[in-house]
Amino acid sequence: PDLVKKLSAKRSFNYDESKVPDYELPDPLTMNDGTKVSSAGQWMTKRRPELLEQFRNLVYGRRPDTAYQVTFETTAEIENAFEGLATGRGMKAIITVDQRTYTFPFVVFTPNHTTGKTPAVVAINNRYFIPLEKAVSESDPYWPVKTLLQQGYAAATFYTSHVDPDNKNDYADGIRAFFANGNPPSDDAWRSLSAWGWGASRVLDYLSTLPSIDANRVAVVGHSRGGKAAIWAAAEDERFAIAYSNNSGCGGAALSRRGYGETVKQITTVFPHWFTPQFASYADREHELPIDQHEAIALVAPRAVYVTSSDEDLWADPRGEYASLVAAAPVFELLGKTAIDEPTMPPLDGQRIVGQTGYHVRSGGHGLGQVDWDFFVKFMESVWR
Ligand code: GTR
Repeated sequence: PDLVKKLSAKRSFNYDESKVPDYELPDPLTMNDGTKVSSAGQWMTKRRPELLEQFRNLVYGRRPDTAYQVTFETTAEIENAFEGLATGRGMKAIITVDQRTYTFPFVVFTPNHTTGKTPAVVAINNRYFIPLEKAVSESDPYWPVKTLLQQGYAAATFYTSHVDPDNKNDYADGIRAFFANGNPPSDDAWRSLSAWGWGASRVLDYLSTLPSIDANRVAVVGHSRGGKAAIWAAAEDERFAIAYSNNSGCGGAALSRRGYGETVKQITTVFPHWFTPQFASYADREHELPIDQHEAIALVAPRAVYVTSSDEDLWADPRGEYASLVAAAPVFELLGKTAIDEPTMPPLDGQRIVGQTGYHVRSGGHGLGQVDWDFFVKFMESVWR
């Protein structure tokens, strides 16, 4: 309660549950023309593409359809990282359109001693770039590569700003401007969150070339703005088997209609490069959005989704993150899967896994730590068991 008071005083945003407006969520299983979706086939061939288009038009933007080539170059290698546990590689993705190239670095660790193919985790890092040497010499709670390797997972990461600068003024330096040949983005063109997800897909392209990796078991992971990008990455790229969205809040897992904590108005004002101008136009009229974020989660179905909240991270609206995951359940169920459909949140620091979806709310603030990773590894084990 003190925290709520403090936050509410600091910013003129709603942190009072009793002030959350009554809202009705759009039904993911009703087509735009009002027809009910009644079969898995109908979802996959009609409703899912329709929703995907709506999210492109209204929220994250449309990726370019320009043909490109992607190649990879190894820039550094450590064969016996972590006392021989893994091979680490500094990599460069080279994107070519006509004669022009765009490059971004990423880092990959593959376990040295495993039998069979290894599942992998691609982390969208929105904090900083972790070069190969640093990944080996310094442990990072946001990307606990050694622990992941010990548990039998390959791990890869890249820095968001290397794909598309996380700064509204630096469009010209990113992959979006590269594809647009320097022209400004059209209203429906992809924005940064989509570009970061696209970057994760290029890392997956590379992982798919490695015989030691099981390309059918690759998770995309992100925290906060990276967690928003992770959901969309998996919506756009069906090769991702799991999306892990940590403390992703507004424009990520959280329902826009609740208007709790960060709002459409706030986020599109401070981070105009993340979303299309159409999304910004729904500021203060979220109830008119034809979609809401539960449907972004549903776009990942029947693949798996894991969502987290932190009890002090009210800016990200923990209840809205959980409610959104639950509201996606009917789609998983239509597709013959199970998913969390219990409306009451699990106890603090407890985990809930039902089939293809999982959730925990951790005590503490906005962040990603070993506790979250431990829960997430349990989820991966449960999904891939
Ligand atoms: C905040 C932003 C959130 C979240 C966060 C983060 O400033 O309002 O939507 O993305 O940054 O990425 O840590």
